[in-house]
Amino acid sequence: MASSAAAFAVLRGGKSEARAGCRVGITRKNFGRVMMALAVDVSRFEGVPMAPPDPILGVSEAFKADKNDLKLNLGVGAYRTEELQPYVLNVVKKAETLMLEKGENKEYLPIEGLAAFNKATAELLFGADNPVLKQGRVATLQSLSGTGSLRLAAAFIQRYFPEAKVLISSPTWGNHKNIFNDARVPWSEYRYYDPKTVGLDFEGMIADIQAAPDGSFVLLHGCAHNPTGIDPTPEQWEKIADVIQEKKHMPFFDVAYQGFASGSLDEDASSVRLFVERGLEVFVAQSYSKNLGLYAERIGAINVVCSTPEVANRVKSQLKRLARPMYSNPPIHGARIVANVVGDPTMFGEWKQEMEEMAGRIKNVRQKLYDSLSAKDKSGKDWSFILRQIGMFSYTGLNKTQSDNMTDKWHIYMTKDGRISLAGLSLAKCEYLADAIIDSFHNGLGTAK
Ligand code: PLA
Repeated sequence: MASSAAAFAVLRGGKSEARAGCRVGITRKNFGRVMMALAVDVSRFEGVPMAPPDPILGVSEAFKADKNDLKLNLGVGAYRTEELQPYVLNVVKKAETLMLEKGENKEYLPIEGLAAFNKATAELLFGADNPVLKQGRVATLQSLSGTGSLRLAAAFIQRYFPEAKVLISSPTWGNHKNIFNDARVPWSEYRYYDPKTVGLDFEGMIADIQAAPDGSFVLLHGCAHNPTGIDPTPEQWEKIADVIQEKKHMPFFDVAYQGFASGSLDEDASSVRLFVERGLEVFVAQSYSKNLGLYAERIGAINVVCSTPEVANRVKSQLKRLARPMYSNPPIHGARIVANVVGDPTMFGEWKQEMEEMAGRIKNVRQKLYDSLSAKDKSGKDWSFILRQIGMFSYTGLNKTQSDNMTDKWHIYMTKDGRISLAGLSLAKCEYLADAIIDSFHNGLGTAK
């Protein structure tokens, strides 16, 4: 703004007949050297290059442009019905009806968000009886879904831990790197996925967390690791906690799928609760995009478990200070939905049932895909890794060329790391998908992993 105002001032001081605010038609002749940058028909944005499409959300754009009837969008992790239609949970519709009846207003929320939401979300995550809540040791701020909550925490890390780096799993959700890059927080990767076993490289993970400088932040997926679908076992979580504790690292959980991995809200929060039980200070970002299907409502939270209530108050005050100039205060609609659903025992029960149904449908297509692959593929390849993965996704092991073959030849849209969203798959499409995977795996030009 400042620089364009300055250029404008020079313009007006020129000796031409140029009108205020009109930059078209200004010639070099009239304005000399100063006006070169404002030459005829040259945009002030010449230096802005085209950004590449987003590796996940860009897939949906490409899908929309495809006119083939066979097309299938397994890119973004968004739940679809068996008819492949988006799904609004009944319990969400019920909460919205109630909200309309109450005639609630649209005034600004406080910077920290809706109090009833913050209470409900922390209870859901840590368990209502958790002593950390009773002791007031958790700073909870409603923020802009999982992404916004992660971004706010990243800004906090950048401001108060400028020397620290964040360790992220290899691979991880693509946007994690963008979030820390944009917040200017240095990061490095720890080993996670082992292509040989199509499982967890637990030794590598522990070694890398051990080797990181003391006091690093360790980003962990609370459940249903994205993109691999591979989670540590409860015993492995204990060992991860041991190393993090030893190294005085700060655990930083991203919980985007609570209830979606196992169908149980408590089971999916058990990794986070284990760290909290040990008395550690912990960051947790939460999202309601998937488990309540509130994708576009942008509802989630950042929670920071602190050693004392006094520390929690200070941390919260600084999170608010960071949020205010970024987006001022969060949206109210989704917050009310969550607060109503979680706060009402009947609706809470109905939600759990619908979540189990969603998680169940994904498990069914996972099984059917495995059955179809095993029946159709005569090469003897073992596809059972698909059954060992958990959550919305399957990490197929297809490389970029093979993934391109899936899209170019079979009209199946997926991310180029070989991830497919099973939440976008129907039982009816499993056989077609199996044919496409088998063809891409064996004939897809790339080197099969
Ligand atoms: N964290 C993880 C691990 C995620 O997978 C996602 C969403 C988020 C946070 C953020 O979700 P939110 O901001 O909507 O709350 N990942 C999706 C969508 C489902 C995306 O890329 O934005 C995915 O397809 O990977």
